[in-house]
Amino acid sequence: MTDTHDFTSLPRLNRAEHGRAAAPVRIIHLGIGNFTRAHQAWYTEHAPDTAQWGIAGFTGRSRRMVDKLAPQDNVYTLITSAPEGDSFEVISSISSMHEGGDMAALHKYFADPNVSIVTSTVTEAGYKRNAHGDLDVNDTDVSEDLAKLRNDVNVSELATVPARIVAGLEARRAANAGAITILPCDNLAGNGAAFRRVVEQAIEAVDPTLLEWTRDNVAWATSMVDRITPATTDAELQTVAQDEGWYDVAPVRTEPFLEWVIRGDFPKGRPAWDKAGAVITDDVEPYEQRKLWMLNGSHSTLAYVGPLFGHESVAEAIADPQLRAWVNEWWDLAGSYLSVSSDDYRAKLLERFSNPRIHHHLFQIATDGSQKLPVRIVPVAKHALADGRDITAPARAVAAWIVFLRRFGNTEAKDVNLDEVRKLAVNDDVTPAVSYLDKDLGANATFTNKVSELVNELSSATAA
Ligand code: CS2
Repeated sequence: MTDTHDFTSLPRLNRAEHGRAAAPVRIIHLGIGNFTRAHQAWYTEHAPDTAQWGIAGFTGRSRRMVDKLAPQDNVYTLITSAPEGDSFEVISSISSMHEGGDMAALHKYFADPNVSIVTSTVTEAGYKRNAHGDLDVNDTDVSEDLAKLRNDVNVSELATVPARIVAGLEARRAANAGAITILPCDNLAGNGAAFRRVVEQAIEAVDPTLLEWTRDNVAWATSMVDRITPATTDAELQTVAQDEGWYDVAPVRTEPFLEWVIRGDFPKGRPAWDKAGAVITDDVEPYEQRKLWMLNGSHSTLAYVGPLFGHESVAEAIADPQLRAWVNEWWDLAGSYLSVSSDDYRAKLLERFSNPRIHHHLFQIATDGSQKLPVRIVPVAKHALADGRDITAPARAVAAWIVFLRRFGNTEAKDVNLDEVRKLAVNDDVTPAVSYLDKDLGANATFTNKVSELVNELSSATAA
């Protein structure tokens, strides 16, 4: 056992001693964070041909992860936490790390014919979609990026993901580097089609001739991803120091469960992810929907309700009988609209949420509710309204989001559109906030009345 107070003096984790040699980069990943480091990087690590498939990770905006991983040659410790204990392994599949806006690196990899796949975890907000699912050209970052690209496709600074991909594809075409697969790994049903739509609209706005090239050279894949992976705290650094005897500034803790269901063509190959347990199928939608509604929908419900009742983590919130009953009510309704069975899935979710070694902060999940609720909760609400069924469960999630914003809007709440939604949420009339999530729901009095009733109920039940 190492003294927990001086773990920084231990030898630094490094590739030469603790990991594998870096594989040649053949995958570009946009938006690298803890999730990808526990998920795609794990599948790549465990594919039998891992020595041929390195990942170039691009962060969202900040350099933080680049700087943390550089002194340890981009390897890190993955802590897999089962209720009965932790296990540790070093993941070596990230070969290089770059700041999200490093266009020189992005051009270089896109122009490399050996690079075959682009994956993304850029969050719902990163797609820059408007309410109709089109590229939001009214977003200042989007319009500025498009103007820059129209002026010079080799521009060195771009803020948005669709624009960065346009620049990358221009570089690939110029280098005659051939086909490439774009495989989104974000929590959106039909993420392939959604991503394709915004990227193609950006291409059209910049250079329609590129659109023809992409039709022949870009394969759009789609996927459902799943592994609960909280943010890293000092506790993980300490656990790794104690168990492994090295200093790792960027370990990741995750649960034993993981799932990846992929549909798509890979004209230039892919790692044998299937040999590591990924499912390659033509039928990904039912799994995407089940995961998004059952797991992410209940996560979001807990994320807004939980803090109102003083809970910090998912495990604490799901142990509260009242909150668990509300989650079950949501699962009953959402599950009834799935084309695949959800009984075993629910039982497994309860186990996963209750894992006492995974401290998944509700505030982390609560981030970006303005983007998450429309894909996780709204579709189920619409189905239920159309069928004249009880809409309490989805209305509760929306009501909790409103009360949450009222209570934490000036403190812990985070959202890409925080200023706007905070203002809407404090309005006595809930309609503008509901309309922000979905115009039709905002115009439906049955729904807004229910939300209003539940806002009052939750506010008085949890009054400070
Ligand atoms: C969570 C997800 O933060 C969130 O919004 O609901 O990150 C969730 O943990 C993953 O999708 C699990 O696969």
